[in-house]
Order: sequence, then C-alpha cells, then structure tokens
Amino acid sequence: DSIHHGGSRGALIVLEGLDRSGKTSQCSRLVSHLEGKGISVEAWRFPDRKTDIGTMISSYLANISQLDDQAVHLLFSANRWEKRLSMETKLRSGTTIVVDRYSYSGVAFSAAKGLDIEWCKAPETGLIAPDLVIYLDLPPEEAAKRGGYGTERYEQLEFQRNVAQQYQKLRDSTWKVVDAQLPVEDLEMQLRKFALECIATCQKKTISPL
Ligand code: DGP
Ligand code: NA
Ligand code: NA
Repeated sequence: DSIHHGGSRGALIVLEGLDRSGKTSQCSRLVSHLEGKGISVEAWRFPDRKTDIGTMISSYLANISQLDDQAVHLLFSANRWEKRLSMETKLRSGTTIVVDRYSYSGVAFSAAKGLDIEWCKAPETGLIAPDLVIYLDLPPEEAAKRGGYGTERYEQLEFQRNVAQQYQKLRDSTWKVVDAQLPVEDLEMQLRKFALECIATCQKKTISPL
C-alpha cells in the first residue's frame, strides 16, 4: 500500500506529550540542530492555526466559540488532512519534518472527553504514518507545576490526567518514550540521537499511510 515512488526522502518525526511537557521547545532545538548539520528540515505543528480550519480550532481552544465534541474532533483531523499533500511533497523532496503533535494528540484529547477511541482513530486513517514518534513523558502533576497552565480549554490537571491515560493506550513498542523531567540538554541529546537514526534508516522504508 505504498505511496512512495523511490529516491531519498525526508523523515516524518512526531513529538507528542501533555501540555507543558516541553515539546515545542524541544522541536525547535532539534530542528536547529539538524539544520546545523546541513539536513533539509522543517518545523511543523498541529493544530496549524493559520488555516481557516485552524482559526476555528483556535477560537474553540480559547473558549471564544463552543463546538460539539465530535465536530471539533473532525476539525482537528481536517486540519491534518488539509496539510497531507504538502507533507507528502516535502518528504518526497527529501525534507525531514519535525512535527509538534499529530494524530495521537487527536485521539488522546478527544478520547479523554469520553468519545469512543476507535471512532476517534477513524478519520486519521490514511494520513501519513510517522517514521518516529517521540513521547515526552511527564506526570500531569509535574506539568501543572511548570508555571501553571495557560487559559486554554484543555489546560486543566484533571483533564490532562485523562489525556495521559489515553496516550498510554496508544503507545506501542516503536515509540521512543523519554523522561521529560531530565535536564533540557539531556533530553535534547536523546532526541538528536533518535532523530538522526531515524533520518538515516527511513530512506529504505516507503512512505506509508496510517
Ligand atoms: P498546542 O498548540 O500544541 O498547545 O495544542 C493546543 C491544544 O489542543 C492542546 O491542549 C492539545 C490540543 N490538541 C492538539 N491536537 C488536538 C487534536 O487533534 N484534537 C483535540 N481534541 N485536541 C488537540
Ligand atoms: Na497548549
Ligand atoms: Na505546545
């Protein structure tokens, strides 16, 4: 079921974790490091709030608009779908993409509201499968201590506990689970190692769908 036509390609590297697990800063550190090595790489994030769908998501997260749980789930998914083709084009052209959140956030955050987990996974089917998933593991209590949460909808301890449980269900043996309580530099070194290994080996693998 391959959608790859040969040649060297970039890797799709996904960072996942609870809010305040340090993903965003680790993503930019990793991208800077890879750039410094002369690797063609881009930093992406989901939700991508710059699109029309992303604007709807953003106002939902800010509690400016209210939406049905199922409707917003599908908006988050559509926000990944609207970027799928450009993602594939980038990867094929040899550019590695480091993405801050992906389908696993989609499933974990919606399932944490009580939506059926299989229903949550369904609209993600067919998106590009990551070559590497790195999970920044942080107890929700520790995340809450990190200067407190912001004001966005999901940034509450009880909800984040539930999200952590959903992530546990999604994890498989291919995920690299890293201790987000390590000093940032140590974390950074681990991420570099995993990313470089992935970039070197993914050349032999096809780009395939989730
Ligand atoms: P961020 O911009 O990474 O802080 O993400 C915004 C919030 O939205 C954060 O609490 C995680 C949540 N989120 C990210 N992706 C999804 C998704 O696909 N579905 C749902 N329900 N929530 C998501
Ligand atoms: Na957030
Ligand atoms: Na973030």
